[in-house]
Amino acid sequence: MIEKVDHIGVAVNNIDDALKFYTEHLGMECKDVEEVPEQKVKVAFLPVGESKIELLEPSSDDSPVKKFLDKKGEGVHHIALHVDNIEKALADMKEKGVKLIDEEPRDGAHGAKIAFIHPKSTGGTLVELCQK
Ligand code: CMX
Repeated sequence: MIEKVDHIGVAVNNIDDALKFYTEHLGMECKDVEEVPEQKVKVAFLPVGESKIELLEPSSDDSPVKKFLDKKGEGVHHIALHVDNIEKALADMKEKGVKLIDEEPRDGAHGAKIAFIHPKSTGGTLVELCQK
């Protein structure tokens, strides 16, 4: 069911400032910057092998990522796992009593279908399932 870590989401105040560390000091490349209006975030992707680091900047004051930054500061926001069938993965987890934030997939970056699992059921980490 889980195929790989698709990406690790890192909340930042400003993508351009945060990119300096990854590009100048780690030599990574930013492949793409995209607005995800539905979730009020701007995202930048830095590929690492089969996975990516996803920098998340709030695109408005009422963005959930702004809420996270105000509460916890910059840092790891979520882990995204790639699944081959997101609808089935969600239905299986629902049946097992896992608390889901999204019972149905919604649109993520890069045209992916994504869904979040409630941190109460994961031991505190926000976990995203995604399917491309
Ligand atoms: N880490 C740990 N806990 C988190 C969390 C995080 N990053 N974000 C939210 N939570 C907790 C909240 O504290 C809350 O806990 P309680 O129920 O105990 O109060 C719970 O999860 C639900 O959070 P909420 O904000 O009340 O619920 P919403 O349904 O309004 O939003 C969520 C949930 C995760 C979708 C939203 O907070 C969020 O982070 N949205 C942005 C998603 C994002 O990163 N999108 C990127 C899209 C690009 C892509 O990856 O494709």
